[in-house]
Amino acid sequence: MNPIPPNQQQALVERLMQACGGGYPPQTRRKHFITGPQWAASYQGQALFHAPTRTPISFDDVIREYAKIGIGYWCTHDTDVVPTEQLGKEGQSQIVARIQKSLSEHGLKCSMVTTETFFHAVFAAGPAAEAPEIREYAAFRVRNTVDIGHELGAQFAVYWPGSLGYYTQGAIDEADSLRWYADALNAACERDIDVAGKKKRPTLKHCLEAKPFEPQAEILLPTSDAMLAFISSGLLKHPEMVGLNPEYLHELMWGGAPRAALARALLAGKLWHFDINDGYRLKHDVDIGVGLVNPLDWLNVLVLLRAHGYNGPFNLDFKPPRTTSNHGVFAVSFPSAVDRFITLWEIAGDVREDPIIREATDALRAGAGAPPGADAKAIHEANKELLTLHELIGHRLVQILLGLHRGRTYSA
Ligand code: GLT
Ligand code: MN
Ligand code: MN
Repeated sequence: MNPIPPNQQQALVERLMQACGGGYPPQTRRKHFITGPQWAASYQGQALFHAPTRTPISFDDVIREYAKIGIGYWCTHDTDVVPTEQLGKEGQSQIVARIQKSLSEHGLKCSMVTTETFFHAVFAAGPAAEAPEIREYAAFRVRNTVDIGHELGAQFAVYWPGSLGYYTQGAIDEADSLRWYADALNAACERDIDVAGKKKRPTLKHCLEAKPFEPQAEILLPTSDAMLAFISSGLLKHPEMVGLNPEYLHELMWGGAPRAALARALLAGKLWHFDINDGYRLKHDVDIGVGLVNPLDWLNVLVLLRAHGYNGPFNLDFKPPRTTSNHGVFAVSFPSAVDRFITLWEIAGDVREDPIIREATDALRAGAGAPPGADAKAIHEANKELLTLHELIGHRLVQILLGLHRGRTYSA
């Protein structure tokens, strides 16, 4: 193949993307509660060992491009859009007004706001550090984010505690730190009750997000389960206002099964928001686009969520790879992530309707009808042929994922 000069590369990417097919029109994409973060689209590819590969883009660019793609909702950290020194000041009001204008011009809604309590040097020892003034500042930040959320019409606030943890063991008292972290959430909920009352709006849903490693060496709330325990620890003044924002990859990172973590959150009535992405077990937070690594697991996650009527946001919390250009972020990264999600969502619907899976599942649930009081051996004997259906269901799920249930075979 001949070299492709720079001025022909975007056209090539677009032609091949077109040739991939399998895309949905924006109006179909908008039917889903898919949310696009400001930070994901504006991520420049920088990380611990990496210089940026992309140039900065503004919230106007992100909102406009999300609108074109058909991503109906936008979300942000406070400092993704407001410089730290302007927080809570006049400059913030002006920026928030410009965001409102941009959202309404492009027909998007703000679904969620979140507070950055991990990047700025003030949070070097975390948002619940020993010094009272750091904690007071953290409380100001989360209260201020609640204000921004109500201004922008958000329904959700997310908290990734980030640096709640330590590098040097023994330097902090974990129990005190957790109490202090609860104080910040209490401050946010109390401000929310106040502002919501004044604005005659519902209070926000406050959603905790766990990540097992990064950016501290040890993390105090590393999993969604730890957060469930924290919510019901008695430290929160309004536990009913606080739920979870699990991230698919963050559960996988510690070696857990995301589907089981989601099931535990569902049973607790706390699955309110969901960060969707992909990656690898027991590795760092690679934030790859949904379905690129574990499509079968993702299919099963969505079958579970459909079965239990999850109707919260699906937040595209992935990072376009460093190898993707500014143009590629909106030409390939976001539309392809949305379309893989929708396809997997639809396939999950097929799974739930599939007569073979349905009959097999019903049969397993009916059991063999062994008489009451039968001993262990007799119960197993009675059921053992039925139990083969587990593997058959697994086979059928792969068939449905690959389209083989529609009669597609390969000539050998
Ligand atoms: C950061 C983190 C994400 C969180 C964001 C919300 S910040 O990018 O890695 O998983 O969802 O604070
Ligand atoms: Mn996340
Ligand atoms: Mn992540």
